[in-house]
Amino acid sequence: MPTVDSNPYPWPYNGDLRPQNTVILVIDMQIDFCGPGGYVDQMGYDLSLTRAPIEPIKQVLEAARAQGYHIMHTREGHRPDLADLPPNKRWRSQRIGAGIGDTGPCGRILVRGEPGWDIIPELYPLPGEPIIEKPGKGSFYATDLNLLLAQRNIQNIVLCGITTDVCVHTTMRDANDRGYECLILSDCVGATDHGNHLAALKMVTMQGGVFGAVSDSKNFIATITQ
Ligand code: C5J
Repeated sequence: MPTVDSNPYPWPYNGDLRPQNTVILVIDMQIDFCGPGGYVDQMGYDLSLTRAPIEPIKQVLEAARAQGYHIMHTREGHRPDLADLPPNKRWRSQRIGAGIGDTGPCGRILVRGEPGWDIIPELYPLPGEPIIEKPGKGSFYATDLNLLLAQRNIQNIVLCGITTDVCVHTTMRDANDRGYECLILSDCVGATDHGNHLAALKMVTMQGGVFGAVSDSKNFIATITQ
């Protein structure tokens, strides 16, 4: 299997790219992060930035599913009684008018089971694709993601989703520390600030690929479909 044309090195480092050892991890493509009336919209950020990755992710998923790659999804949210919501996280969100747990146009913000918390219809997981429920920014913290990856002998993680500089980056950094070989697809991620998106991508490429490598949907699809 050939490697993916990536920066700063052809990915994965060991040339071992197979559907069996590789997962496409789609992070937090929820209405609260990219839908009208959701958390990000309530904070006043430009939704076009967090919606930009929808179409490229769709194409990656279509190609990856056809080739038999593992697909997993994450969803950030809290218990309805907010027992897993740190008070400082709630306080910070309230002071900018989008209080986590408060009721907005899409129901209670970032609360499990509410309309805004769910994954957008365009990227809804297919039956059998695991959804990781996470209370924090990282996908490993207080979840069973590591267990699911280990059970499937997965070594490579392809990161898609939102936001580039927060949940995607936190997950990539943690995955890298755990020894996973990570690739972030630049057009399959988006942030609430375009400068932060670009900076987050650049950070990955420092020190010879300090957290892994950066490519895009075109390069990735071209590699896995040849
Ligand atoms: C944030 C996320 N930004 N999915 N969550 O709060 O990046």
